Amino acid sequence: MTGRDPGAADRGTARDAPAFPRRLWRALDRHPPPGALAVGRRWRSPLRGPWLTSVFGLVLLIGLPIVIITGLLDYAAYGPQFGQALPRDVGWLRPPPFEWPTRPDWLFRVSQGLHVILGIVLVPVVLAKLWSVIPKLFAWPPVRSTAQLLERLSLLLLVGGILFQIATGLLNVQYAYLFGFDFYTAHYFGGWVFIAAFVSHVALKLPRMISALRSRPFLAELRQGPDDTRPEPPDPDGLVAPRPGPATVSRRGALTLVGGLSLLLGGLTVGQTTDGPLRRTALLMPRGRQPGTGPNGFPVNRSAAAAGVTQERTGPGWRLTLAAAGRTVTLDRQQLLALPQHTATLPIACVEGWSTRQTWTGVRLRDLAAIAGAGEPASALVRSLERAGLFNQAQLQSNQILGPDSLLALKVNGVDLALDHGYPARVIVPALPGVHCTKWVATIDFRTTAGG
Ligand SMILES: Nc1nc2c(c(=O)[nH]1)N[C@H]1C(S)=C(S)[C@@H](COP(=O)(O)O)O[C@H]1N2
Ligand SMILES: [Mo]
Repeated sequence: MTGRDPGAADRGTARDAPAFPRRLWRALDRHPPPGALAVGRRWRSPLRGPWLTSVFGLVLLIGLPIVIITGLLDYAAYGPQFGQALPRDVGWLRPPPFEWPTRPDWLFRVSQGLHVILGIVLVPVVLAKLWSVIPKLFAWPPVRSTAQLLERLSLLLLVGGILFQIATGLLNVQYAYLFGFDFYTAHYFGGWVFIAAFVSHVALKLPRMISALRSRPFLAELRQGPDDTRPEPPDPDGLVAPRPGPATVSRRGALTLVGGLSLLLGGLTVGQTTDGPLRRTALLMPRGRQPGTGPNGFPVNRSAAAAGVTQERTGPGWRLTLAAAGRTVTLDRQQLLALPQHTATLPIACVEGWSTRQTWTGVRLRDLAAIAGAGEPASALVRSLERAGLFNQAQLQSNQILGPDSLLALKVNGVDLALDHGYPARVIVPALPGVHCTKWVATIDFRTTAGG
């Protein structure tokens, strides 16, 4: 021990530890690489300390579980029981299966919107918290005990995990598919790595966070300007700079800056989930921003041209094929229009975070099931005219077929669907992820036995 660090005694090597690692830790302590200590001392902000770190920690402790839970809910909404949630193969990392409901119809809109918006809003808080502990990155020796080595490895997973989730999430929302790997696979397993690290970090640090928050009353701290901003007393974790410089900004100022950045990011994002002029303010959301024009004016996920769906395949020659129990029924668009029509105002919500509410008109899926001879379908496989593509088919649960507002939509806002929105017919089901609202429907296969 050198005594230059007030926390050293607290984290001293355990006396009963085996001689080998103990000698290694001591050797590391005695032989710092040239410059290591100087770099560590360069972080001199008097703001750093357990209190500020804990304030950011508390915000993340409230916010991140919401991001985690909504992320897992999104996975459940994709219908993992049909093997159509992505990634398909998750082994025992599968959340408990349950039937995704169709009520309230905004369920997926809210869970997906929260996941993306809150994920973005928390980025400045994550970065601020990393800033507040950055001297620890340069602490020498890097480890003092085997227990601490494990703790630092878990921090690597924590920090690496959250940065990875932020990076993959943002790239997906920005449509920058720079990955050499699949987004869903990366984000899903990255999520579990982060969850494990997050849970153990919280378990380890919660008592310290609470005592640090108690050490300075929040409102009293907010009254301090830069001139009365003093460093916190030296702490066992070594967050407080050993020789702090003068304050150029108060803790209130630092919190305002971080909070302001979060609000700004939120402000540039929320527009993607609102209809009307506010949508144009979603500057961070390339697709969610397009307001479009006319009655069909809302974002298009995949255009007909991109999907290889041509005007002639959707023209008068188009037929819908319904199948059930080996029997098929074929209908053209005139025949569909002659069936009882139902109108419902329902959202489409994309996994990328944007959503919109529109008024759809078409034939109830349960009426089509009855026509096909499957009154009580257990599931339905909907296939698109689109030949290739990850999203050219979707399987629906029985509640998603039988709901009174579950439609094969032919019109939106009183006019025919635009080709890009799925003309001649598309699926719209309350609370169903946008990705399963299949466009340019060609066949619907009703199954009467579960899992079929
Ligand atoms: N055939 C087909 N249907 C599809 C898709 C697709 O790529 N192919 N994309 C889905 C996705 S991801 C979304 S969010 C919605 C968007 O519908 P919209 O383009 O009409 O707004 O369509 C869904 N239907
Ligand atoms: Mo989507």
